[in-house]
Amino acid sequence: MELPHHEDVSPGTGSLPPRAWYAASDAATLCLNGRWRFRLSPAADTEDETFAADGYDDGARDGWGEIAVPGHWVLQGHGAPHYTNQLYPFPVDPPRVPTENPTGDHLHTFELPADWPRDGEAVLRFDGVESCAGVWLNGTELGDFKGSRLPHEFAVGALLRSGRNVLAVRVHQWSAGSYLEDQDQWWLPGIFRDVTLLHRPEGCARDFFVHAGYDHRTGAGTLRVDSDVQGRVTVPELGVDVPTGEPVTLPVEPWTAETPRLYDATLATPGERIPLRVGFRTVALRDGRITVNGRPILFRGVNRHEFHPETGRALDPETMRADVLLMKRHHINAVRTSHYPPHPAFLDLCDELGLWVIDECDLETHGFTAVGWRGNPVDDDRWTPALLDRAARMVERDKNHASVVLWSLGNECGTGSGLSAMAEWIRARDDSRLLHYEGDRSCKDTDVYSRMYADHADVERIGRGEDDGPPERAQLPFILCEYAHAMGNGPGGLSEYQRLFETYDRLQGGFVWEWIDHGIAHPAYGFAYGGDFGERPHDGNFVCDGLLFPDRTPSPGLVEYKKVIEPVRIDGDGPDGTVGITNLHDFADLSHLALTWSFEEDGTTVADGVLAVGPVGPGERAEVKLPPPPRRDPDAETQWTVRAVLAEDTAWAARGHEAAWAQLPVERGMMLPMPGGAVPVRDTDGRRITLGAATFDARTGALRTFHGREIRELRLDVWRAPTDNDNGMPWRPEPTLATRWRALGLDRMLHRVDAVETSAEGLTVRTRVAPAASDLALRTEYLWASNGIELLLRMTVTPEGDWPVPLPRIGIRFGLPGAGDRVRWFGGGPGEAYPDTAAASRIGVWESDIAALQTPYVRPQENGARADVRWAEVGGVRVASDDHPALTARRWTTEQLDAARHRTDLVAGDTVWVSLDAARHGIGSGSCGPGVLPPYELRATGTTSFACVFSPATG
Ligand code: IPT
Repeated sequence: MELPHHEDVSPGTGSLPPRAWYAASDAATLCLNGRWRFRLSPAADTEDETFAADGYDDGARDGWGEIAVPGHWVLQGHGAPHYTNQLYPFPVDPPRVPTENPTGDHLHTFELPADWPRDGEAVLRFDGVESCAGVWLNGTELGDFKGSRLPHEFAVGALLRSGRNVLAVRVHQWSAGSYLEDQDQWWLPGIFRDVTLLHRPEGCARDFFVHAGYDHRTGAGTLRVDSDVQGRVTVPELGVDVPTGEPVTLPVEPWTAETPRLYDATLATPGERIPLRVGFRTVALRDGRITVNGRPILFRGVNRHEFHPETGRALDPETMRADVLLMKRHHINAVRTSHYPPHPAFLDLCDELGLWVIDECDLETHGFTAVGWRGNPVDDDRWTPALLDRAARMVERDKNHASVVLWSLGNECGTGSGLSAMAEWIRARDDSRLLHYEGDRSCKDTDVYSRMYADHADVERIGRGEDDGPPERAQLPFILCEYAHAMGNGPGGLSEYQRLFETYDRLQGGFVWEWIDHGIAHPAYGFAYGGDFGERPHDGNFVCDGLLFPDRTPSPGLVEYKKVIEPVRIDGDGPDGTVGITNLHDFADLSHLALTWSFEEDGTTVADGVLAVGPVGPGERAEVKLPPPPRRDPDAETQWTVRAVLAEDTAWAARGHEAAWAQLPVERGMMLPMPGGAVPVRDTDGRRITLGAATFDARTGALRTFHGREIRELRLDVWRAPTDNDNGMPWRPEPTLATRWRALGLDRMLHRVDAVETSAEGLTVRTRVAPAASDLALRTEYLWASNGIELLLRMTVTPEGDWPVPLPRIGIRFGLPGAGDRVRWFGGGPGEAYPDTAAASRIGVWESDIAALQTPYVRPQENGARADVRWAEVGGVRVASDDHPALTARRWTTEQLDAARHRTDLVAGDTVWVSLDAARHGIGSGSCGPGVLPPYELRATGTTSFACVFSPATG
């Protein structure tokens, strides 16, 4: 049986060979984006193609609506999106796909502008269609193609009419190509990138290749532009005017991601003038290192999927620019275009603003793991033409971008001869870049040893060159193409990875997984994730694992990453007043930065100034001296804050943008006085105990009121609403941390009161807090004392038995009914911080309202804790502690947070629930990768003591 086009292994028929993409030339173009007529059928009826016939579109027809192109029909009210991570949502029977195959027929009518040239040829370009397309113009079939995130062009000149033209496009959701596109993301069919008609004048180049290298020994760049049609290349700024094919060498400023120097140039052929932006740079593997312009580079990268919460993978130019600006402002210097070539305009932005790019081919066959990799297309010669077609479409389209430094064959395809064929083709076509592929540990086709989610110990071994494996691999540089899974709260452990990257030369950095949460804007849920459209199978909120929330608000993970990868390291000795400035750039000196200092007493700045530092080249360190400390209050906690900020506006941030900072403690300050003296008094009816301004329930020992304000359920609490990282990798057989917590019953601990004792010192309440069905327990004692105004709580928690799991936290929680919204605290801020995600938390006096304290993870979970709190004021109560607890304040309980599935499930109540934690378990990145590192585990061994003092709020 002959298979229909969409089900055969071929890349397609009828399209033109791929060529370089460029934004605009002087040749005419006609943008065909806009409102198109659209009809969705539940199945692929390959017999009936009448909609494409000439004349079909002349009148009104039933069953047709309208759709925006570029766009995905499932995001425009036709059908629904479907999310799977690795699994194919259809039977694995390559290259066949189900007959139930949503099929979108598109019709677009357009007229050529009056001045459309009569000479030459015209091509019709599709920049991206998922998953395949059959194309007709004015009733004539042009061909068909697969390769969703790759460009396809057809010659159409002879078919164009001076009046009305009708373009017909049939798109199937599923095709043989879908087997090659099993990326972890929503399945979003449609014509999702631009459709353009381009005039190809007589004498224009079919294609051209800009070669622009840089010799760091001589400081000279060499430019040669190859073109199939003779022309001239001019670079006015450099006085260059040479024929195509002829190299020219002259002194230039090189391009790097840190210093993205581009030269405007023109390629003029008899038929067309094409503006070029030339960046001179040479990428090479030298002594086992990825080098650019002779120097090893360190990737501070992210994996970027194209995503917008309303338009899916149809991205407008503003969103693309916003992504690059946000990356630059957070010190990110590299992007892996996971897992397909991005919209071509994105690479222009990377050239212009400066990002290293690993350009990845549109290829992933991950779902074959479910069948033991049987039938994997990358190891089946019948598919090799399709693979080579994909490689060529990526390389040819993107070859002229200075930012692209590595080509990647694809993601998670296992191993196979098809990948080797791709590698061979790419090397022959472009030897000016290195090759990446993670999925083959032999590294036989690649220039880098790349892994994903390797834990710190593994990475350290690799850094030391102590990993086993093929001897050739030991010579290769190492990168983590994915690490630090940014799902929900986290990732933890970033600082520790960065330390490794900076310690071992072989480690050239990594790419956080991933840039943005793929939550789809949803009227009832806020943002939807897998399963929310009723689809099966699905992988839930695993699709929300980015450093940005779906609306592109930075999550605390991005703020943490920014701090961890800051390009200048500031350290020093506060009491001594010395500061070390280390320049961690690979190319740039620090002349673009200004250094400032401020001196703080109890978190408030009392003096500030600028810090002069001489030239510090890349990799160099300088020491500077701070002025004498301008100390005023001898009891205050004091510190220096040293900052490096942009001295001038740049293309990506304004003057004053913070590049690095550090706080250097000077004096710890006075310890809190511990109030005492008040004697507890029992009420005559024996129900109540009064201690200073506090009252307690005489039977349970529970605090009831303080200065007349009601306080609810103040007691030990160990539970947190599990984070995505606590929930671990659901597909792994071993129980996750959260599963073990719940199995033990940490989410429903039972409190038994053993004694409520009064003495001259105060009130002592002895309790035993324990999970059901277990003999494990936490003996918990509360000692209350007062001086009449202030109230001291000393709590001790002593575990009984051998606790098999770390505890989520050890702290108190209490409710403040009717509390107002304002919260002030002296401690870590402004954002949330957990033991292993606290790099960006700085000590100061902060203020927020309750709502703004919450971090809106798409799937609600533990969030929003502020670390190292010295004092906090909320609901009229001030709590101070020398133990520097972590603080949360929410208008819902932990139990409600735990039960919520979407943001919209959380409904603010009248009571503010406050928690103060003496100790907390870290976050880790166990949702896909290593769990919490040992120093950040909260093991239930030994006694935990915690003291805090309550007083009426002052502010
Ligand atoms: C890895 C994938 O490459 C990536 O697309 C994404 O799915 C990520 O995991 C998790 O979010 S593959 C995984 C099996 C390590």
